[in-house]
Amino acid sequence: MTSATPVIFDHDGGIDDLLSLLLLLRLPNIDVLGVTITPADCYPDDALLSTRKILTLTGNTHIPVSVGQLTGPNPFPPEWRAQPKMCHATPVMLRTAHDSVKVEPTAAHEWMQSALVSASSPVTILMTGPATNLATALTQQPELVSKVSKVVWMGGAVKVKGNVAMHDHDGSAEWNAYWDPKATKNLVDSGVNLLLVPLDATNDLPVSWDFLQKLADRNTPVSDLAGQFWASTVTAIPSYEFTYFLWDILSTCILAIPDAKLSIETGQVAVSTTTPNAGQTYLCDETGSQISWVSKVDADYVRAMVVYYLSGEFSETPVTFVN
Ligand code: AGV
Ligand code: CA
Repeated sequence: MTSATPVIFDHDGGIDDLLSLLLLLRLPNIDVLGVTITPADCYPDDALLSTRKILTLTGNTHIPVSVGQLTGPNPFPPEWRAQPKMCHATPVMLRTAHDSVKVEPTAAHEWMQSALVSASSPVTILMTGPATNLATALTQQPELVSKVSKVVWMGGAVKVKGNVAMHDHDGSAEWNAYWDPKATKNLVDSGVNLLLVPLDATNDLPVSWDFLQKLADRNTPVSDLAGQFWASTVTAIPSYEFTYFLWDILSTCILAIPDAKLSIETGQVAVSTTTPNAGQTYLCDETGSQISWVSKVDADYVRAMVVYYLSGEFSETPVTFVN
C-alpha cells in the first residue's frame, strides 16, 4: 500500500476554493496536514467559518486551520469577496458546528514554517489563492524549500491573456498572481518545485449548465451541497473576466489525475511587479526562472472526476476514480 501524500492547502475562501477543500478531503491517498487561509478573494471571517464547517461535515476536525495576516497591494472587488458568504448560509452548513476545529494562534506563513520544519517527509503544497503566505515563508526561511516536494498553484496566465480588468492594468495578469505581484515573483524565483495551473489550462473548464446538471443528477448530500455553492456563480456577467471556471478545482484534481490526462510545459517564466502589467507571468529566457505549468488537460475527464468525487455521503471516502 502506498502511503498518503502529506498536503498543506492554502486557499483564499472563494466559492471554488471551498469546493476544492471539499474535493481535496475526498481524494484518495491524501493526508491534509493543515489548511491556511489567504484573506484575498474573500473576507477572512467567512473563509474561516466555512472551512471549519466543511472540516466538521466531512469528519476532519483534527485538521488545524490558520488564518493569514499578510495582504497584497491589489485588493479583489468587494462583490467577489462577499460572494462566498452564502456558503455558510446554506441549510446544511448552518446546521453544522465549527468549534471542534482548532484555529492556530500563529499567522498562516508562520504556521507553514513550523509545519514544514516538523514534517518527516517533503510536503506537497496546494495553493488556490495568491502566493503571499508561502512566498513569505520561503523568503524568510529559504532552507525550507527542501521540505517542499512540490507546489501546485492556481495562478498565472503564461501564453494566454489574463483575467484582471482594472483601470491601471493591461489585462495580461491572472488575479491570484496580480493580488500580490512581488509574492508571485518571489515564489517563481524561490527555486521551489513549482507547477502552475494557469488560465492556459483552466480556460477549457467553464462552469457549464451541463456540468451542473450532471452533478445534480448524482442526487447525494455531497453533490447537492456542491451544486448549491456553484449555483451562486451563474449570475456572473457572461464575459471572459467574469465567467466562473473550475480554476481551483482543476488545481486540486492535479494531485490525483493520471499523467496521461494532462500536458505539462517547462520554461523560463518572469513576473512583472509594476504597472501596467503587474502580476503578468510571461516567458523570458533572460530574467525568468525555470518552472513548469499545466498547458492543457482532458476537460471531459476532469469534469467526470469532479462529479465522481463530489458525490456520496459526507462521511464516506470514495474509492479511486477510474474512467
Ligand atoms: O483567477 C482565478 C482565481 C481562482 O483562484 N480567483 C477565483 C478562483 O478562486 C479570482 C477570480 C477571477 N475571476 C473571478 C474571480 C470571478 N469572476 N469571480 C470571483 N473570483
Ligand atoms: Ca481562489
